[in-house]
Amino acid sequence: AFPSQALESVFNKFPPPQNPNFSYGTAGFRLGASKLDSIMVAVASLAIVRSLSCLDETSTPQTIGIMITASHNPPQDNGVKIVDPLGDMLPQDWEPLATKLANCATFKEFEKIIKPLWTKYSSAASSKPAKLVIGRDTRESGPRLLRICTELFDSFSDKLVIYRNFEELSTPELHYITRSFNDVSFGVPSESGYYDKLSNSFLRILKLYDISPDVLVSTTVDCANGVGADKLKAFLETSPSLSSKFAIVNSDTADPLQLNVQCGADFVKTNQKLPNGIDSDLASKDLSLCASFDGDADRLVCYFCDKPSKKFILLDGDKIAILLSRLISTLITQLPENNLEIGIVQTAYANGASTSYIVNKLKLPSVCAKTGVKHLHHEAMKFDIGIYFEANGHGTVLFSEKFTAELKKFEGHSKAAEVLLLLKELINQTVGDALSDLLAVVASLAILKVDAAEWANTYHDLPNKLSKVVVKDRNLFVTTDAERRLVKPPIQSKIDDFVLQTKQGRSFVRPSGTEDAVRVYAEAETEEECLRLAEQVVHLVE
Ligand code: NG1
Ligand code: ZN
Repeated sequence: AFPSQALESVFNKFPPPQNPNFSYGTAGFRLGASKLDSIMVAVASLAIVRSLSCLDETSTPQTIGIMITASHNPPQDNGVKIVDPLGDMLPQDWEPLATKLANCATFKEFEKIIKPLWTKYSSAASSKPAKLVIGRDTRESGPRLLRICTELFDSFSDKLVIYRNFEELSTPELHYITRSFNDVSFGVPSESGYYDKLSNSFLRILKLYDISPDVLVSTTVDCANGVGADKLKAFLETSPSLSSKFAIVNSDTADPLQLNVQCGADFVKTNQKLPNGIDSDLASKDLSLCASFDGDADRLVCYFCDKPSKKFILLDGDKIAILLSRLISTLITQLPENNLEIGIVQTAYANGASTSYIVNKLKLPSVCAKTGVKHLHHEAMKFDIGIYFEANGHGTVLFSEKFTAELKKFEGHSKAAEVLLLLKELINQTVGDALSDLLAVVASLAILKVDAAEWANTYHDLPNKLSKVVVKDRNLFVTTDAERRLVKPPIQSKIDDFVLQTKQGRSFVRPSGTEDAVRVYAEAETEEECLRLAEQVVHLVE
């Protein structure tokens, strides 16, 4: 039966504000942590309904994940998102429902929406309980927000809801664990199961090439003073042979105000400079590499400083995608035979030089998707091996069922097939994962025998600039063609004119999905021309 009374009492304990106007965006709900209480009730309730609606072959509800995080946002923010049974994001057609529930001002309105769905799905599930897992990053507000969810679940009998509270998790861990609860072949649904899967596949790949962990590049990892620090430490404790190869900096999770401050993947990518805690001497040491995770450890960027000049050199999501593509395409050519299709998915923010390299040098299909990993993920699934990365370092490689079936045929007599199958274990199949991506990068460098400098030289980024323009109403900006062109307001032809006057020029305008602003991207052959183009287009938008 629908637990009307229990739900009402928790709803009223965390009442919504006067005129709620929340929206479930690219990354779920994300805002100042103090405003999230009522949203937690809405999300936890919707997660229950989502679980009841996702039945396995025995008509039993599948496990749904709830992740409380605001990624690279400042410490005072937080957020929450729902993760589907296979570790992917809540389907887009459920997002408006999340938005509607969060914007109910009274329990009456709330019940009117949720009760019919709950009743319908619960009866299809023969009243079996919903199943949930929940986790949070290290933000100060995390435990309080998480307890709102568990308070709601605890107010129902366990005939209605069964849940597992993991407390502190990275975003990719929560995705992995959610999937593992529903798909035993994926892994053991625990943190140690996740670490074992990563270290086993990583060490087995090295072993196939007789690479001892001692000769790997030494990596300094800036963990953004976030959850990635605790998790990387725990991972290295379970893999002692790797612990001397990874040094952790920015690991202060005890002081929540340090999260993402002057450090982390977003800081490094946006400012194109070293984070606190890594100086240019450290960053220019031989046989070494630097890396930054973001606040919930789903993004990775790498970098180093050129030795004589101490110049900062970024290896962003585009460079990571290309490094992994190089390894994977090399392995594919070593197979006895195959008809597997590899593709690379980027967004409009990918540097034009990287896209040219994919098309002209790697000769791989390149697809441009809308911003937001769910869009890239979706496009990548269309390939047998789909490599997707946002320039900011969020991405992964998806290997299809056809891939597995084809490669299983060669097992035992093709090293390349064995390595490819292990890469499927190493690289998180559900979502971007800084730790898993970093291990894949380190393995790729060792196997391809390239160092950071050579990796950086694969191609040279065109000068580019990303600007943020605060406008009256960003919803007036409507885009098409994977956000590369504006439909409204009518300024696209003027942008086109400016672009035509610029050597290797490219520029586009789109409303942000996570901030109240419009973003302007510009790219050109020279720094000077790039800045001019950026200024011209910003001026059109203002
Ligand atoms: P918006 O605010 O829609 O540009 C930003 C990032 C995305 C993605 C999302 C989710 C840029 C230009 N945009 O989106 O790539 O990561 O946040 O966190 O980096
Ligand atoms: Zn993140």
